[in-house]
Amino acid sequence: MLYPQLTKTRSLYDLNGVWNFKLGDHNPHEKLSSETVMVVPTSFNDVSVDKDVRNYIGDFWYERGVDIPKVGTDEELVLRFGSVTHRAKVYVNGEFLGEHEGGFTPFEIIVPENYYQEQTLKISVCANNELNYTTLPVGNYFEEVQEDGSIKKVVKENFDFFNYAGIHRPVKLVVRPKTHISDIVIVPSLSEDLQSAEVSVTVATSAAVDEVRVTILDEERNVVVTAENGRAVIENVHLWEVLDAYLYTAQVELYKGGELVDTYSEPFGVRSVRVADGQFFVNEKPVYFKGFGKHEDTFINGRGLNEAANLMDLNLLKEMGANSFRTSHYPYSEEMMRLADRMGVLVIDEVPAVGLFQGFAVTLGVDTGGRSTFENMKTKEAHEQVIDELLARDKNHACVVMWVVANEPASHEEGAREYFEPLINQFREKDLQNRPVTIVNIGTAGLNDLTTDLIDVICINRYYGWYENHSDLTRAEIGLRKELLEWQHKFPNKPLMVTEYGADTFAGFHSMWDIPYTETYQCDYYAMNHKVFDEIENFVGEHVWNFADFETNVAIIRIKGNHKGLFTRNREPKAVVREIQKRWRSIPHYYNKKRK
Ligand code: BDP
Repeated sequence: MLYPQLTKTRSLYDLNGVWNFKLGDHNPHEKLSSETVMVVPTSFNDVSVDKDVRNYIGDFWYERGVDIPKVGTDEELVLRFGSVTHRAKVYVNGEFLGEHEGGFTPFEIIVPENYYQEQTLKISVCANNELNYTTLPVGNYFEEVQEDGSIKKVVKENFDFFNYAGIHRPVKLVVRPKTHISDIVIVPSLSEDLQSAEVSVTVATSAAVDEVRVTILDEERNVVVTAENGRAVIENVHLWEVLDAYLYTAQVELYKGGELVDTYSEPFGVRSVRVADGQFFVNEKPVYFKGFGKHEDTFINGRGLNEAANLMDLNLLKEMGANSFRTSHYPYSEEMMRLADRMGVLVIDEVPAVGLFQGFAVTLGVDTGGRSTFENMKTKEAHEQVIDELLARDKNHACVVMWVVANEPASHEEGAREYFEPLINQFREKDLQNRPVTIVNIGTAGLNDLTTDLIDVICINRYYGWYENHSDLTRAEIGLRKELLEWQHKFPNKPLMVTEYGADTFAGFHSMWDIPYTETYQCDYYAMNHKVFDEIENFVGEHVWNFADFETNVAIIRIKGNHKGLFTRNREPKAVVREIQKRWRSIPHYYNKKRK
């Protein structure tokens, strides 16, 4: 799906700002009172400043009016949502126009022509934040009978982050030609000597046209080459490199009867990605991933788009000598993906498949009726949908170098292989850039994982010295070394990386001893892990957990959130930042451990 863009043939109007807001029921034929309002985009939870609102589960409504811009007879009006978490029904002047399931991908609603002559549009969105065993992420859903007999809906997250909800990303009103560019697929193929690239640009249109013209522009917007039959060769190609990005633009124009009917400019980078011989190659050079598992999580905004925080985070990432992050545990905003493209940051792109584990530790105590994960959970349909929608949205991004099918599923339980094999294949068949595919492994599954031979890179989340051997780094070191060597021995040709390792830490706590939660312990914990990582040949990267402290639901092991951040939630560095900065600055981005 194309990102909304202002061009010669398309107008764009911003619908962000203050909307009327209400929890519960509303008849969209009536006007929603302006007594309570909500800002778009943001999570509603924290800004409401009310405990019951913060924890509310169910339907909630947003409504606003907008004057209709001029829409020509050959044009159409589209409402475009960056994301509504976790589902949305959209009404215009009281009439239902369409809906979308899934909280992290964009969708469009076409406003029918009979509205174009009206003065104003009343846009009503019925959002809903329920999660259950058919949704991604997976939630444990209950209905609690209150003392007065009323029913309260409750979701206990089957994952370790707060279930923030709302219109999380920008809302736009788009006027575009009825005959328009509906999709652009860009696949660059580098020559063996990396000097030139053949770029295939496939354009989908909403209706037949006489001519599709594709021109490749450089960063100064000079014409590099014009494509013929959707193919263009770029000589002396300027590669997109790690932290040294270069972006070309594919300028697409549609012509009908000699007239320009639509135009759109899609930025793209030229780089190759390949996995072989226990290494991860970008532009045929072995890369070492240094970086973070993250969250979209800031004070006030919750999971709502915060572009300043995004830029600051990537600046901090660069400052530390890192080069990558994982979109744990859901697709991040389109704005973040574009920023990563621009800044040359590698992204491991994850669908919201988290919680596919019946006995997940943070939610222990939930009665699962004795059934195993894959008997109990019916997420197949949602999973296929999120993979298709992520591919549709992110396929052209140079920054995306690997897809994640799921984070920490019960990949050792019966049924896991049957469940995951078709989903892995879905990525393989539909991604024309053939990026590697992975499933992030949980310690409980370990080497009993039934899917490892199906994936390209072994990605494991490990907490030796935290959940395992808590406060005993000597034993933790032995356990970690043993396990990493086992993986390497069992899968000698697969690259191995740790996608999570970390220790909860309170800024300001120090200790003379190995006392968990202190900054001292966090430093020692990471030093131990790094010592072991450096001994493993096939080891291609380390993503600490987490970039910053983040909000979770309440739990005995969560003290106002998860504190494994290297930075506090407010982006203040903990002591370990300097240590890891020293290490990462000394490891080149392109680094072949085998030939070091
Ligand atoms: C893993 C999860 C991550 C958690 C982390 C932790 O992948 O979402 O936040 O561990 O416990 O289970 O801190």
